[in-house]
Amino acid sequence: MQQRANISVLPVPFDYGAGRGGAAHGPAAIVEAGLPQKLQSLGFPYVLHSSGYMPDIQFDLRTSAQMKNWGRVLKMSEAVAAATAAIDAAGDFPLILGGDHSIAIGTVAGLAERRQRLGVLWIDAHSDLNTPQTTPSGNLHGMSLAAGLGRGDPRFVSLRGAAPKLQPERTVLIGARQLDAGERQTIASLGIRCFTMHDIDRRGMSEVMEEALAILSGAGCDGVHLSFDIDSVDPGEAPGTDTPVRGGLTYREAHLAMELIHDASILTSAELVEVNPYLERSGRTAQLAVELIGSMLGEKI
Ligand code: Z70
Ligand code: MN
Ligand code: MN
Ligand code: MN
Repeated sequence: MQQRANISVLPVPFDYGAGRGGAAHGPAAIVEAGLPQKLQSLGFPYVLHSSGYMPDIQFDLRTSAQMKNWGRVLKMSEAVAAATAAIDAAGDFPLILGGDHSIAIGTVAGLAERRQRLGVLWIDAHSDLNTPQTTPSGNLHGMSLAAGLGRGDPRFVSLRGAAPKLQPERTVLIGARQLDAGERQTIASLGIRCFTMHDIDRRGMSEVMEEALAILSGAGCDGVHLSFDIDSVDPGEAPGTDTPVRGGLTYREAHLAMELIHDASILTSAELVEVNPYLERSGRTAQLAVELIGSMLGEKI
């Protein structure tokens, strides 16, 4: 992103796309862990939106085995898409705080409104490429990237109009280590670039990020969105998340990735998701989120 851009922080207190509750309290935990102070100390003008834009979803009980709580996820996605599109249209940098990863159905739809060639960097232990046909859980946070790519239920895929929002050649995954069979098939058939933990082990984060960023820089993107799932980081550093998966990014690898993203100056928006403060007492996962956002914005020493 450009230095001194206005940062518009959008909290999405929502966790009905996940298998359990708690991630709805991620945004508050990240703010309490010092995000405003971090933005201020780095010299970024920012606004912290309230969650008043969120609709009342309490009584929407529409659900199915293959798409749990789909009524609530749909209402949230529409509101998040509208809010994200408005921030983007105003020329501010959208920084969205989740919430579970189903919120990306909304953020990507909102961003794609002005950006038909949106690149996405998806840093996650998972690929979130399931569809109602392949999901092992019915949890919509495992289907959000698929929806962006035009796969899944039409109500999600065509949110606010045209679909697909994303193209496989502008989609790059980093940190994957727990993929379902259907997701592997989708990655192979669409030719999505997926840098797994194996690639990071063998080649190092520096080289992997260099290649990932070069792919996006050379893909004719009219914007690049970072979707950072905190479960990409090893559970030793980020225990406060719904589905910790062993063998994740180290503290240093995660920061290096963020620093290299900053240095590439290609980001036009970002989200950080899946912080669940209910699953730990220490608050270290939310603190890590704040630090990683700092590195993404240029903090090095
Ligand atoms: C599995 C599913 C998942 C978290 C995404 C897991 C999905 N692939 N879990 N993010 N935290 O149920 O689709
Ligand atoms: Mn809750
Ligand atoms: Mn995810
Ligand atoms: Mn994940």
